[in-house]
Amino acid sequence: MLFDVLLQCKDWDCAVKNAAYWREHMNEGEFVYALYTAVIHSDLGHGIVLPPLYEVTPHLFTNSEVIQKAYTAKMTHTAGNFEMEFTGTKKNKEQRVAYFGEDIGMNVHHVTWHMDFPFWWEDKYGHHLDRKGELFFWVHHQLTVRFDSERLSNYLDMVDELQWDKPIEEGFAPHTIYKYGGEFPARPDHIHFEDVDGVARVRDMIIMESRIHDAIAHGYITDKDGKVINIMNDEGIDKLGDIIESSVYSPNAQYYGALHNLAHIMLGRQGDPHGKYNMPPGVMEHFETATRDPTFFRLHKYMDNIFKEHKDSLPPYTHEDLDFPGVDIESVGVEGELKTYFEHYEFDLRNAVDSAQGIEDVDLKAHVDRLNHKDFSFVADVKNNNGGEVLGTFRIYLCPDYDNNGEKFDYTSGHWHCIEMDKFWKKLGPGNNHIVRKSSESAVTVPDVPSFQSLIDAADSGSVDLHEFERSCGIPNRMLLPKGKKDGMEFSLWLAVTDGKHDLTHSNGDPEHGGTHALCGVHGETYPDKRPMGFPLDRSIPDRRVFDETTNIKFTHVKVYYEGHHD
Ligand SMILES: [Cu+2]
Repeated sequence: MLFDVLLQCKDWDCAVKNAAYWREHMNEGEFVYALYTAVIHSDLGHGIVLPPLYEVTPHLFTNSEVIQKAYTAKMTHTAGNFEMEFTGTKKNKEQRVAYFGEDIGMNVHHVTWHMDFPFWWEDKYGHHLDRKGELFFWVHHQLTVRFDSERLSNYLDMVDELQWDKPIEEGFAPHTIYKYGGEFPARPDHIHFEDVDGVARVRDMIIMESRIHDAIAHGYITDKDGKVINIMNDEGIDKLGDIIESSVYSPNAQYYGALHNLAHIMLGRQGDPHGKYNMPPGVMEHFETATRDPTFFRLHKYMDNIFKEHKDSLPPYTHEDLDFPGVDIESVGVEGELKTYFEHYEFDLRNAVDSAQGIEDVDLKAHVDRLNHKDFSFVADVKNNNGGEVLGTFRIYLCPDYDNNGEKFDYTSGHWHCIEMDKFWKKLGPGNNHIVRKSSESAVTVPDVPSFQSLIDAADSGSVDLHEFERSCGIPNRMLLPKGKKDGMEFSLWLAVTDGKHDLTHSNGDPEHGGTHALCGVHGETYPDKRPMGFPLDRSIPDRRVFDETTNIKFTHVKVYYEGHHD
């Protein structure tokens, strides 16, 4: 309702006054969700930089221990800076990768993506969300492959998929508390899925899943009027995303249901499936908190495997599909070393506690370790034999070389573990072109949003340029690289340069525009790249010679070194 109200405001005055009024009269969480989503989508919101969500609703980003200390500090009027530890103990091996699922920036990325592409979005709000279903696949696929590389960095096997008729391996004790409504419910290890009253039966989930497998096996989806929609093409993945999430864009929600959305609720309620204990919703039911639970990645591996089943059913790319005639990559590599470390980071907790007029605020902060990396650049030498200038689409991927047992991935199994590092367009003059692309420029990442306080200070000072922080959808740039290992973890760095004249959607305008278009598109516009997301590594590769003999695709071996903690 509030989103609708704000979106229909024609001028700033209407929007601000409504926001001010409803701020006092609505549930806080609903208010924040509606306001953030409206700012992203309303024309009035252009250029607004919103404060980082972890400083607006800290309850959903930090643990209950920290929150309790903040309450005490507020009551005793003593400033405090509290250490935020990752959930659990070393007895739980999942804790080794908790820094990823509990990273406050990664959580903001996940929330923001779902605000950029709400499942309830209708085109009557002003525009069509281009390739929303495919982006749903791609953004979650990238979350799972990134998580898998973090696991390999920490000597853990990659994630296994969730299955409805098998026990849920990992339990989870969230140590997270609602501002109103008590503790998030916990779930013990190895429980079997239970039907959830008022949500779905396990059987329903299995039926939904098998209808989707059927669609993939048939190569078509049946829409609500019984019409057949072919999915054996580049656009099939988009349709499949629409039915799996599902969103208002689903051509037949009645039949294919809402596998992903329901699965989140099913998992969130397994601690109290029949509502006997009046527990609030689980972490899996909020975009802010979902990735904390290790089953988030099991669930998304399961969804991902369905998408891969479809992609693997499409014919592999031929040399002609991949070729960019006249363009050869002579070399690809990095300048600077690929080094990661943990850094100390502080954020503001003042919004975690209530304030009252006449009572002075007290400084409340939390500090946490965050993954970061040293600056580096991707470099390449690309030869253009075409005689004239051409436009190249540069696609960069980082793919782990070995699984946790030291077994080397071949092309067939390895291509699905590749992390998208960057995608950009560059003009290539005749002859040799030396390309340098900084890690900070990556089209999959966003910089750190300035703190709430510094945004207030900047706004008060009156002269600021916050342009680069307009979007918070995207992997935090400091997490561009997986953690890697002390002695170096081996990856293949892939570069594919394809014909930008063919790939780029926007023929006018600046083809080299930055931003986080790879995972989040360009706001209100068509997705800039005409190729399927993940191209050219998104289809099966039964014969590696097709890649090896294509001179506009090349890879090299690199190592990612983990340096430990920096202060
Ligand atoms: Cu999600």
